[in-house]
Amino acid sequence: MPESILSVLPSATVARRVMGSAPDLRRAPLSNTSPKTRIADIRITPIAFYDPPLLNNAGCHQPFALRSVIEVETEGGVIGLGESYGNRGVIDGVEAVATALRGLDVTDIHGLAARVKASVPEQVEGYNTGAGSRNLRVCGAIEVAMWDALGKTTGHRVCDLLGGHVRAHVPFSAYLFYKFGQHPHEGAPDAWGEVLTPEQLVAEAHRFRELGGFEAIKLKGGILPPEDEIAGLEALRAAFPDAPLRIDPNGGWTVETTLKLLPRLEGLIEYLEDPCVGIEANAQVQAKTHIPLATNMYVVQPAHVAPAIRQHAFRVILSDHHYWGGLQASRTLAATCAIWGLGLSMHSNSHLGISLAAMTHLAAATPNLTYDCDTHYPWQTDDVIEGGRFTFQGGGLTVPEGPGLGVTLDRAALARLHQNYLDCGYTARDDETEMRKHWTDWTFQRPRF
Ligand code: GKR
Ligand code: MG
Repeated sequence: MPESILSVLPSATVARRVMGSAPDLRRAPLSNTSPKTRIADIRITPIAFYDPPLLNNAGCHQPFALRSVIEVETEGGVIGLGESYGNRGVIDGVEAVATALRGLDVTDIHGLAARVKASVPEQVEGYNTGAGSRNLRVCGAIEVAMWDALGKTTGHRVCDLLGGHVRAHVPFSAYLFYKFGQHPHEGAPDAWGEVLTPEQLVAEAHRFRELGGFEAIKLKGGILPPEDEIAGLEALRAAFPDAPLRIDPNGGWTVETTLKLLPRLEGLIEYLEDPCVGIEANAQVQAKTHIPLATNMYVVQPAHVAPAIRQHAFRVILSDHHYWGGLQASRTLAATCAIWGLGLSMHSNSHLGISLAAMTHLAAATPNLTYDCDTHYPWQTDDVIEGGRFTFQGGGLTVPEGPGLGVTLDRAALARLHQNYLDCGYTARDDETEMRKHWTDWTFQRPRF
């Protein structure tokens, strides 16, 4: 990126002055509303679904992953759907603002942000996604359901409301994890089996290829010694000579370790995701390599963009509407990346079909989202949508047909997964405790190597 462009980036002082003159949206009157699209009610239902014992720098996935399903019902009787995190912070936040949103039009995204700001105490949230904003997560959860309600009312798909699709088929990457064969309480290995060696990794990748023809391959790293993980990447390269490869140690490597590994990674991977902790450490690595560094941990809200650009820390940002504040906010991030010449990819966490539909619509309508998107969806076996689970073909997913997100809620499945939530007793993800059930003396360390 030319230095002359970077030098015009406003300093923090200037940025504060500009923000100080922004309108106080909390006092703004309601926008023009229509009885058809006015919000009558908002509900959030926490759910839990089976998750395999996947490994990452923070530990091991628990047997159940938590999510929530958000319903925005209009006075016109239409129900818009959203899916988000299932931890208390987001659930409490959505519940705290629900009443204040009654009467708001589903088109009023600014009104949503203002009411969330006024009703929900801000707190830092994020699991493997750095210091995120709870308010942005609450906005993201509700905003998607507002778009869905608007689409279902007007007969438009969400991607059309977002400016029209630029691709009808959205490519996703095969998201490989090292994993244990089974959870401690299970009698037999799951269908994927244990994956801890390069051979097992290649078998996992073949399975992904068979499942949906995925082209790009992402390896979740930061667990085994880095040399072993790179041996895994090299085995993948030998088995899939043309596949774009990526590795994501989630801040598990020091700068020193990463610099030593660079010669083996050059020419092997399309990008290196969050090797080190923080903007500064990653910038030290980016300064020493042509491999683009990518992040979903250290640029996770608007305030992080300027410092990251100033320090040339990353060349690719992974967007995620769940924590950036929704689809509209993700489009702003996409525009920022386009303006500053940064690449754009998409991050995921364990999720079900409502999130997948939203991710697909957003990706379909985002011209500069040119990297294959992440998704955990193939690791899941359940869903809350009618008609069964989505199937990937040709390395991706065709944008769902039908108005809004193109999905409807299977209420029996929602009730079943809500019961799972009540039964499992989790209120937040805890990979570290889970990991110690497998490797008893394991402790969380970031960086680890
Ligand atoms: O599911 O274990 C996981 C991932 O490590 C997840 O928590 C990350 O947020 O997939 C994510 C990533 O790209 O960092
Ligand atoms: Mg990542």
